[in-house]
Amino acid sequence: MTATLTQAPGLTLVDRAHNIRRHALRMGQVQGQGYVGQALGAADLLAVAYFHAMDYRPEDPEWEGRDRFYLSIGHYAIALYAALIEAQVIPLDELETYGSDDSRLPMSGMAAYTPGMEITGGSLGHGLGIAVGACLGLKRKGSDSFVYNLLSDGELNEGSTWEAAMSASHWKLDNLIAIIDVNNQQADGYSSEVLAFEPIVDRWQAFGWFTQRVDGNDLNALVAAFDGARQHPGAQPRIIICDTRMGKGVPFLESREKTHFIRVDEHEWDLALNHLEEGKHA
Ligand SMILES: Cc1ncc(C[n+]2csc(CCOP(=O)(O)OP(=O)(O)O)c2C)c(N)n1
Ligand SMILES: [Mg+2]
Repeated sequence: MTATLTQAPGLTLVDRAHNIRRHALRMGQVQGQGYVGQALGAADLLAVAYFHAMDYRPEDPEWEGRDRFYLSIGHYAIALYAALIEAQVIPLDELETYGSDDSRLPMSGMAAYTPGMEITGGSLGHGLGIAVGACLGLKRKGSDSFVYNLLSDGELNEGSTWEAAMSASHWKLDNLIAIIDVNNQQADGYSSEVLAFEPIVDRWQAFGWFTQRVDGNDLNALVAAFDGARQHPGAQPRIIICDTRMGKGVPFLESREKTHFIRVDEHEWDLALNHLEEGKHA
């Protein structure tokens, strides 16, 4: 159970995911651009991580007993900021500073700047290795905290990801929960065409991981998968492969061919926020 659930008991996971999307769009609007499609796609898995699965203290982000959330993909920072704002780790009005000089919310995630940003993740393919080291350290200390690592399908192109995957099962890291955002997009095109990643479930199973694959925009499926990952009795690392839709919740962004980095016209930000509201009440 998380501290935040008790702080705002009236809010459902649907509300949380919606608010995360709203915060991300607002930050995009502040800069006129950003990795907003990723934030909209990953909002549901972030809602379940921060408002169902993880244990943490918003007022004390470095509390030793916390579950850790490691973001490998520095360009997804906007998504994590939105979740941290919703979790009250970062004050809501700070989103107005997103991407500006001296802001604690730079466009790429950096641990030194932002409360709740545990690692610096711009160079792809390093998060899982860092998580393996942290899991080993936590085990040595006798901690029962989990380390969650959100990685992208583009990070499956990195050899270091697979080296980390091998060592995690070698060390029987049952305190490691990886989450892959499979949106089938990356900077150079469709992930499946840049470097085919299927059969993704078989591959992770072959590397010794307890593997689940879910619709990453289905909150109920995500809750079951996060519960399954934490409760799995095997002495092995766990992974949740989440198929998501970039731009989820804003139809004109969902239907864009290229959504890796989004620039939209001034008036379209309000349009996007309106579409989001309409979708919630539909
Ligand atoms: C080691 C490394 N190589 C290349 C890049 C440049 N780069 C930044 S984002 C990105 C795409 C990665 O794929 P993914 O995270 O799946 O993209 P998205 O789903 O956000 O479109 C690339 C290649 C990088 N940041 N680090
Ligand atoms: Mg991707």
